[in-house]
Amino acid sequence: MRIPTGVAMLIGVLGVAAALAAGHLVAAFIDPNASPFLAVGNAAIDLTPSWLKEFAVTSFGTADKTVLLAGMAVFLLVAACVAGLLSRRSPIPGTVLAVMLGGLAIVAVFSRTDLGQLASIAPLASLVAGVMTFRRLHAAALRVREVGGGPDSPERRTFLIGSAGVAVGAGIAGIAGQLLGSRVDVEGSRAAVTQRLAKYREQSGVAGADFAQDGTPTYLTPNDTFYRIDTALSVPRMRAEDWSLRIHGMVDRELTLSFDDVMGMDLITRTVTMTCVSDDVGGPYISTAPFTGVLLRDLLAKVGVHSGADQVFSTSVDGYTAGSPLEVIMDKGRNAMLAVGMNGEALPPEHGFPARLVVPGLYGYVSATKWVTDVELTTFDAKTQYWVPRGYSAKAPVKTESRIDSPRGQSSVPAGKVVVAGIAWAQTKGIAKVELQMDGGPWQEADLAVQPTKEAWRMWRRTFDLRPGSHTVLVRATDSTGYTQTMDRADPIPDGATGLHSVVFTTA
Ligand SMILES: Nc1nc2c(c(=O)[nH]1)N[C@H]1C(S)=C(S)[C@@H](COP(=O)(O)O)O[C@H]1N2
Ligand SMILES: [Mo]
Repeated sequence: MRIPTGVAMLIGVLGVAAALAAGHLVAAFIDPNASPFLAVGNAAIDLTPSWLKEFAVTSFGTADKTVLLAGMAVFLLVAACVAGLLSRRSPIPGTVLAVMLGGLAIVAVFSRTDLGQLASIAPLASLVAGVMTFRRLHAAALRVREVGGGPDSPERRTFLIGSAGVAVGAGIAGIAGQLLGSRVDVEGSRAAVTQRLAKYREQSGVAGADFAQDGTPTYLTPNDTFYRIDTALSVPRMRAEDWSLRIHGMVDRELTLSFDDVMGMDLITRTVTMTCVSDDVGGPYISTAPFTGVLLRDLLAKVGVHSGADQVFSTSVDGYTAGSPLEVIMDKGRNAMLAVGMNGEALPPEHGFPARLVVPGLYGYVSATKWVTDVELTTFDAKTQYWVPRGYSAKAPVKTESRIDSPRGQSSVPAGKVVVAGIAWAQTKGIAKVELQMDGGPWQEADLAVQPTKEAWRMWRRTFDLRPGSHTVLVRATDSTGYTQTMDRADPIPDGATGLHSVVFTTA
């Protein structure tokens, strides 16, 4: 007796659907990240070699997560069909495959440092639901064949009702899990924090700081267009009321702060340009916002840091870690902070609500932990942050760089007066000079916009008189230490890209 191929594949797919839905529902009660699909996706991300991650970021940008999830969905669909087809006689091959997939999810959940032991109940529920659904539908389908059941036979009806029941049940369980998992009222909590930050809202002291009319970004990046980099697949949902920060390790007095404790301290607002180490020459992963928060050096003064410590090691609620040099955090010349506000509002959930770190002059991966809940004073010898085993440097100051924003590469603009404009950055040092080279000619200085703070980028522009044809323009920046950015091309790995940005465009 063999089950028809279409029915066999349907049974496989329904088994997988039941498994995913059951795990998703159970996870909603424990931790949304314990949901097997998410857990396996997150584990895959953590296991991704950095060259592949760079490739994904370069090819798909922030859509890399969607690509991963879609890839996993296709894989599961194929696996489900294969499991069904292998099991046209006996349910054993499909059962074995289901147990293997369930086991994978259990291992994935166990590998997450942010999930407790209890979390493995979710993939376990998936395994049980998947295997049971598969075997029951399989038995029902075999039965139809055994009795040679016609279109109206009770056996066939049993199978059809069972299949439909699984499809509907999985749908309901999945949706219920989704609703339950997002029941934490983050938006309400955020709105309250935004209100409390009202008195710290900075007046726009940024006149003359951009050349947006000539094609540069605006000096301040709005929250919804601020670049975004997360390792995790889902944005942690945490209310300010439920947040706390533990500062411990090589300190005299361990300290745990509530959100109210932070709001009761002296808050400052500083405009900072954040840069991602994955930003290739000319890339988009750089943005600027006024951040409101408390100085980290004020917090560290409260705990009494031991003299041997050299690393400030931060951990987020989703298990991400970053470590910054203690001397950078303590540097009076810059404002490393625990931030609670961004652009005059509470942090958006995607950017770390309720609290994150912001350290001017360091790439985000070594400093800017979002949803931060733990800060440990330690040494670089003792603890290694997330990206270091993946090929990145433990220390990564931002490199002096520049980018041409206008004209766009491959674009065509009217001949005659052409404004070339863009950004340059050397956080904490400041930009002193930007030069352009048009069509291999001499280097010529650009006009610089106002630079309200050395912790942020600086905009520039220069007008050229161009005849119709093809043109190539190159940019290079010099920071206030006198360092001019190098022409040598370097990849983002291990500590940030170098090289000059060039743009080819035509005038007509
Ligand atoms: N919890 C957590 N914090 C994180 C990251 C992350 O993946 N998870 N990415 C880091 C990196 S690589 C960068 S560049 C910045 C980006 O911050 P943004 O998404 O607010 O722009 O956050 C840093 N903080
Ligand atoms: Mo980054």
